[in-house]
Amino acid sequence: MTESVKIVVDGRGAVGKTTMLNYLTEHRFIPARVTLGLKMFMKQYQILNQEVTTIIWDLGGLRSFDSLRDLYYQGATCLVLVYDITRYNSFEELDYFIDLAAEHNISTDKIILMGCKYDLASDEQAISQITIEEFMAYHNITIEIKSSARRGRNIDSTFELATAMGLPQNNLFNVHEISQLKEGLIEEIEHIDIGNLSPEIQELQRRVHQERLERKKLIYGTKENVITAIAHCGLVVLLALMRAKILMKTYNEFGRAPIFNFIVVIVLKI
Ligand SMILES: Nc1nc2c(ncn2[C@@H]2O[C@H](COP(=O)(O)OP(=O)(O)OP(=O)(O)O)[C@@H](O)[C@H]2O)c(=O)[nH]1
Ligand SMILES: [Mg+2]
Repeated sequence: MTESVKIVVDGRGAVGKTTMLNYLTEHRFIPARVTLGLKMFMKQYQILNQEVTTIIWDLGGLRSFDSLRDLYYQGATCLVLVYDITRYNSFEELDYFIDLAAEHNISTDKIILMGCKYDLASDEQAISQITIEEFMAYHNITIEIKSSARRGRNIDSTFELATAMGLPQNNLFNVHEISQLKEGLIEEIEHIDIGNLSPEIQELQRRVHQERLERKKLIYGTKENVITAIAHCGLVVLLALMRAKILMKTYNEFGRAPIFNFIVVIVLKI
């Protein structure tokens, strides 16, 4: 039997909620515009041989939608609470959503705190790790993740974890398995620590370089491309002949000097 869970994603405007969900479903960075209302995303997970359909709800963060949030939280099993790591005010406003979650029986152990746009961390991080940890301790939140839709980091695994957390705690799925998932996630987070960003870029450069080499091999290294080389030579000869014709014409009119120039040009080309 397929289980189904409802996850709500919430946080103030422009923190990156929809872009993150675009990445989750399309696997590429598609910057979103302001969400004017409600969007829904669906994802299928296989957790411990069990098919789970996850419905992810995404409501625009504008205050004008606050009157809809009561309905929005109904029946949700997990909240992904999003702030923008480059904007302190997006972090300050999280209390409001935590209160709403409590009103709808989403306990704090079903909340994942998510700092979006982590690719901008090295230049623009506006909230210190200590502040985040104090906030978590105060609210009794235990899971904190930083993600980047631009780099495609920590998005798939977060929603897999959220799905697992949303499942009823039966013998198919227990706390032990959830903690295993969390451990997997922590490795992924460490992978994108600021200190690790530059090796990542180096790796990217290495791959680009490799790809260029492959392409060069393709152009000059294969039999088929000998034809390209011959065509190239043909073109050079044709151009030389055209030039010769012009020079001969000039010779007839002005004397020997242009012919000498022509020979120099041909020698240089060879
Ligand atoms: N650098 C960077 N920019 C991002 C990332 N995610 C989103 N953005 C940018 O942030 C802008 C706002 O993102 P949205 O996904 O629309 O934010 P939202 O939280 O859905 O906003 P509302 O719909 O108004 O609630 C996007 O247009 C992107 O340009 C990211 O991971 N890295
Ligand atoms: Mg949106």
